Amino acid sequence: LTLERDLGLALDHGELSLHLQLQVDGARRPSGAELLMRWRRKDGSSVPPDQFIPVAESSGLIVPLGEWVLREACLAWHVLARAGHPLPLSVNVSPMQFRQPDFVARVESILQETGVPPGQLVFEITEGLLVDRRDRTIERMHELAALGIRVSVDDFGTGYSSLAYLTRMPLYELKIDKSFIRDTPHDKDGTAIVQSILSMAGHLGLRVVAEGVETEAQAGYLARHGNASMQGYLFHRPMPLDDLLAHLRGLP
Ligand code: G
Ligand code: G
Ligand code: G
Ligand code: MN
Ligand code: NA
Repeated sequence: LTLERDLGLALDHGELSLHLQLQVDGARRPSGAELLMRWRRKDGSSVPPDQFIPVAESSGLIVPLGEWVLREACLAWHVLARAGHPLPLSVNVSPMQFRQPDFVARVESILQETGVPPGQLVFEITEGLLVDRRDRTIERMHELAALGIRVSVDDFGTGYSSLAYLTRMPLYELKIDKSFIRDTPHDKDGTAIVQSILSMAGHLGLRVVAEGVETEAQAGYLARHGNASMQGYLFHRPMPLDDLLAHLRGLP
């Protein structure tokens, strides 16, 4: 409850910020970036998102926070574009936020306000949305697609959704969950799952991002078995926008 109260004040008190993490293609050129929320209290201590995102979701605070994230993403897009890096940006969208009756209208107004090309935004949703109230989810995806926004399935492979939906929804991308990448290529079962996702996504024309790429062995495996983009500590840790700009300047 203290956490909930503090989180409610954190945005106004300037304690929340966003870190960015690049996605790179097989040639290791940046192909996008994900925005990840960070909470640093006034006393200097950090609250990990694994702790405060669930509180934000159960309290409903995720709705205004999510809107803040989207607006910040649009501002960051312009900063990156001006620096010569018009990269598609991915934002995490919680189920509660996605299901707000006025969600699409709010998104549309933020796009108009900020002038970001809608095709430069990717909304990461979780498989839960594909399980419950699926008709509504599909309808909403079509509304987003009509705006030009892309939808990605985050943590793909960890939920309980059926594969049938993949052909029934206007999806753009699958993000292979980092638990499978962690087991690749040394563990036979984890690797089989990664390979299957790469193959299936290829046949369905879906873009793939492998999450949590930490080793050259993982990156090498991915490069040899499809054309996934990669995101992970092997390339860099999530960092503030200014640091990312410096990082981009340092790339060949
Ligand atoms: O950033 P990682 O560092 O620890 O994030 C942990 C979890 O918090 C991930 O599941 C991630 O999707 C989630 N998360 C991070 N930032 C956001 C955000 O802006 N919105 C939502 N809904 N979830 C986020
Ligand atoms: O389309 P799908 O196979 O997901 O539908 C499964 C069941 O869930 C059906 O009974 C359908 O009517 C119901 N359902 C689908 N979307 C919604 C929704 O948005 N709200 C509710 N309450 N039920 C839904
Ligand atoms: O939204 P999502 O659940 O996909 O959040 C991605 C999470 O993965 C964030 O918590 C981010 O900080 C974390 N992450 C990014 N790269 C790596 C990595 O290489 N290894 C691990 N273990 N976590 C990572
Ligand atoms: Mn994500
Ligand atoms: Na994920």
